[in-house]
Amino acid sequence: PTGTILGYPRIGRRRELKQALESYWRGASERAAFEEAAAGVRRATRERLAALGLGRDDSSIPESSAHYDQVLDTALAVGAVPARFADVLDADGRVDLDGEFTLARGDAERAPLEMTKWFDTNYHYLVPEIGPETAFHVADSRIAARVAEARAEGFTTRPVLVGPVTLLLLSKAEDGAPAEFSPLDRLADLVPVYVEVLRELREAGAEWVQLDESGLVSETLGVDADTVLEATRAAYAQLHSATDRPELFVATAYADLGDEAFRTLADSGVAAIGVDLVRGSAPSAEAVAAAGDVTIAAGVIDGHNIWRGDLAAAFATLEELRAQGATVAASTSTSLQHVPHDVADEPQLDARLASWLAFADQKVGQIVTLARGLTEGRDAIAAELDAATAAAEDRAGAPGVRDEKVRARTAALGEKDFSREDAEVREAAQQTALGLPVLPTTTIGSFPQTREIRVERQRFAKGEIDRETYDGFLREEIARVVALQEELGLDVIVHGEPERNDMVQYFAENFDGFDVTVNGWVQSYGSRCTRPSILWGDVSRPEAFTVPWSSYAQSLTSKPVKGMLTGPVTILAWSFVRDDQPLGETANQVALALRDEIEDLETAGIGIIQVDEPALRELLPLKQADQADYLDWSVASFRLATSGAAERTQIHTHLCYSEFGQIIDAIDGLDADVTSIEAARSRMEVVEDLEKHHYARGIGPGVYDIHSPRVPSTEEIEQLLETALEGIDSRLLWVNPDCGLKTRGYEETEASLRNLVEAAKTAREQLAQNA
Ligand code: THG
Ligand code: ZN
Repeated sequence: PTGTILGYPRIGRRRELKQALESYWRGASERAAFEEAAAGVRRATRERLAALGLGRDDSSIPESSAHYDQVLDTALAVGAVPARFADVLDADGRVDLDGEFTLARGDAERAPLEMTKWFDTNYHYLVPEIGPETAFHVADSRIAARVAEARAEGFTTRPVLVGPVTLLLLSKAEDGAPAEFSPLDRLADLVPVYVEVLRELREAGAEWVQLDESGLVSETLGVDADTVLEATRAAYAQLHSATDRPELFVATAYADLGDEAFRTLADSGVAAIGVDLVRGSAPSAEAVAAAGDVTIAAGVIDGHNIWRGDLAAAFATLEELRAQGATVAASTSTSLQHVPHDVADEPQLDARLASWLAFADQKVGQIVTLARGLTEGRDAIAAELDAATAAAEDRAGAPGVRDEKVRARTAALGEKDFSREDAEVREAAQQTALGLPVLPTTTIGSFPQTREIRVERQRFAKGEIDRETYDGFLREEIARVVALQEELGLDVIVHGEPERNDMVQYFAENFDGFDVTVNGWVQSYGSRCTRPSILWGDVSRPEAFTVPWSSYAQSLTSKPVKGMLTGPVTILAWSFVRDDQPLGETANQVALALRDEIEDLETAGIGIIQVDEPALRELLPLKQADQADYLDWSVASFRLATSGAAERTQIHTHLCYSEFGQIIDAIDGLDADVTSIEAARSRMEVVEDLEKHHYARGIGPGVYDIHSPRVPSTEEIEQLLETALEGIDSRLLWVNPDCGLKTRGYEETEASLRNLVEAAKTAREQLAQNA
């Protein structure tokens, strides 16, 4: 085929798979009903892709579905099951649906597989745990079964697996593995199992298989490039020499593949190579010439963002490659799993904005157009190319895309707009203003989003209740949450955020320059989805919006209430962002909008303001050469947002991941007064990093893991605090959970916070005794 996509959203147009999963997990439906629903989503996807113009029987339709996660599916296919979950394998070494969900979700005794970000996206995969003893074997044949299922309906689909090199690069060493062990050491044992899986796929009727090897483009996985290339050479030589197998299509995405890796793959005899030409550049003419008859799946359509883009330029890139003698197919730069289904499903969107957009189905249409151009010539698709060009021109000149007031403000920025008074001066002023005890206790911001809150939000959205009634409900909720915190004895109070659906969408709804979708769901992990907002124009804040809630909460208590904002980098990371100017420029606009809100919070008497940046690590470029520039603009935008605050105003931030050590200098550069981070699951490992870096700001390493309903005991929290105090000055240490509480229930939240406050009290007494 001359056109394909690397993958398609798999949760269903109306999140049918989400409903089916959650219903099965609740015990509300039988296994057969779940399987039927999942098969229904797969069938609908195939039919849809064929209707959009991908071939039914030429392997251009990917079989990229997954119940929970594609990394988990591949790990199960090759038996990468850690010893702590050995019991999910039956006597024949096979795993079933419930075994799959045990790995994904854990059970009463065991934490699930860890979850982490998939490259630089907002998708999270399950991290396989591999040790020296992991017994790779074919543990599951569902991918082959899906190929056969499609065959039975007249489709020849192309199964998608994570490739062996990337699977190992994305894995972590199993607990108890020797210190020098790396999962990649097990490549030679793993590849023969892939050979078996390929045979199964061939038997099921697959003519092509797609092996995702984006591990080859990333420089953040802790293995040097030469080792990765050597592993690639070894793995693909062996896969290539296997006899009963589909043709090999190795897909890479998310960054530049580079000539060397391209050649390594081409030399190993794979039949097709996918390259991301949105983030990366095309292989050089020499590399193309040396590549023989390998097909280049040129990823010219952006799978990561929702702009309609420059279709004529995309086609020119394909023609150029072809002129160099390459066999070319039009492809997406990444799987389309990162974009919503269909712009046509958003009738409320401004028609002009909609005409600039392409969601998954529109992108498939673009691929089909480009493919037709490749076979029939440019003239055959001239009308489509021109229409895309006209849309891009319309977008460039549309009102709101440029707002001169915003432009004038960013243009006038000077150094002083990015810095505050010295930290010591601030500390003294804040101590006087706030009068907090040592080891102050607080939470990250959100309290449980109860069913009742969601129901009221729905009713308000549907117009069943009016603004006044809804606001009254929210105020009652805030009053309840404030009273609860006072009763628990927490030192810094939050309002609980019942008015927010999502920590980014809420800001998008209150800023100019954004729009939001109704059905634009994108899978975040498992059954969980988000609806990324669309940042299409210059950003500004028409009026204060968090102030009424924070001041109301402050009116109910004499303790300090913490104002809650989402930081500029996270707002960008979790939205679809305009691609017509540097991200740093857009970040500064968002920062100024937040700066206005901070000023108003301060004026309203809010003395502590938290600006969350949980996604700071997420956008870190995969290439080391690009990282310094990213850290410069991202840190600068946070400083721009916060540096208007007075000395006495305490700025907090929150980051929710554990790879703290990697970017500790950037975190220090944020110049926040207090930072809370995830630490409980790693048993305070971050303390070492903090000590090494002589970190001298307020710091709250989370003392309990909010990702599970487990209630930590007082002793356990005391232990963690003791560990923390070994490396952190007691004047800097804060006591807080790992993350926001919105996904938790009240019962465990109250019990956990009670123990947290109690543990802080004991630790304070001990400090006083030792003094
Ligand atoms: N918001 C956004 N992106 C995020 C997070 C977020 N990315 C990282 C992290 N948090 C991902 N975690 C979650 C956690 C919960 C949910 C989604 C992502 C979730 N979603 C609801 C669901 O799928 O049922 C839908 C929420 C809604 O109605 O908007 O629970 O916090 N942007
Ligand atoms: Zn968090």
